[in-house]
Formats: sequence, structure tokens, C-alpha cells
Amino acid sequence: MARLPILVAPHPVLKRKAQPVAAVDARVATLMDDMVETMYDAAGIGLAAPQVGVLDRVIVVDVHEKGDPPNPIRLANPEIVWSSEEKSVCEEGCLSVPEQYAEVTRPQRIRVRYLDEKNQPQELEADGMLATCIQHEIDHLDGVLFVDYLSMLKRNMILRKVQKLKGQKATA
Ligand code: GNR
Ligand code: NI
Repeated sequence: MARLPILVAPHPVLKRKAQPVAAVDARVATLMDDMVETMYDAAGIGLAAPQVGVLDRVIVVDVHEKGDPPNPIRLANPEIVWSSEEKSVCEEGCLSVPEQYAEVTRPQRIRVRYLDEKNQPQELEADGMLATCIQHEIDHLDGVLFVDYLSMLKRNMILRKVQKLKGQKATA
């Protein structure tokens, strides 16, 4: 497995739409493994392929509680086939928008269809943090970041802070 560099906003690849994979073959399975390693290394609960510069519709998530064993889920071509009317609000963060957080409202429960790491079609029903995280990751596949749900004022404030942080790190 390999750790991959994570792109930080503003980056043109983060605004682009990712393409479906034809199948989960050895290349895609390796990408999934590398993304899981990269997610754990960055202490994230999810990661989408565009965040590591790959425009394939592939995401990984793991929302296990501290103390519980790891539970990574690998999803290719994920599709939300149902979402609840009921909404939930979550304080979101993003590895591509480091150290910034804001509340986002999304459907509370979803049903997702996808291909697993063995190219088998699967469906899962998620709620709470897992539902939030999967929706956040699928947004990345469509070039959408959580800051896109905020007012222009809040979004620009956050993106300016990220730029400033980048500058500080470059000269540190
Ligand atoms: O690590 C992450 N935490 C998080 C918290 C609330 C809502 C969504 C997320 S996903 C994020 C990792 C990430 O940027 N995935 O794209
Ligand atoms: Ni993100």
C-alpha cells in the first residue's frame, strides 16, 4: 500500500467531475487500498479519489468509534438510490480544506448502490455520521466541496484562511 498526497483547495481537479470505473479491477482495488492507507494516515473518516488527483468514481469511508476495530468500506461508482426527507445537521471538515469546519444540512438516512473491492454490486443503508460522510465523499466525485453549501461570505472566509495557512506552511 502507498500513502498518496492530498490536494488542497483551490485546486482545479477538486472542481472536476469524476468518471465511473468500468470495473473494479486490480488497478482500482490498489487505488482503494492506497486511499484507505492515506485516509488513516491523515486521520480522516473518508476520502474520495479526486482528493488524491484521480478522477475515478471511487471513495473509501471508515466511521468506526475509537476503541472499536477499523471498518473500512470501499465503494466504486456509488449512487444514492434513496434518501430520507428527514435532514440532519453535522459540523463538517475536509482534508482538502484543512482545519476549517462548518455546519452542513443533509438527508439523515440514505441507501447507496455501489461496486465493492471484488467488483460485486452491493447496497447499504446508512444514517448518522456514515450517511453524512458518504454524501460528502460522493459530492467530491461531482466537484463539490462542503464549503459550496455555505454563503459566499462564509465560503470565501474559509478559503482565504486555507490559503493563508498554505502560505505559512510553505515558509515555515
Ligand atoms: O475526515 C473527515 N471528517 C468529516 C467530518 C464531518 C463530515 C465529513 C467528513 S469527511 C472528512 C474527510 C474528507 O475530507 N473526505 O473527503
Ligand atoms: Ni472532503
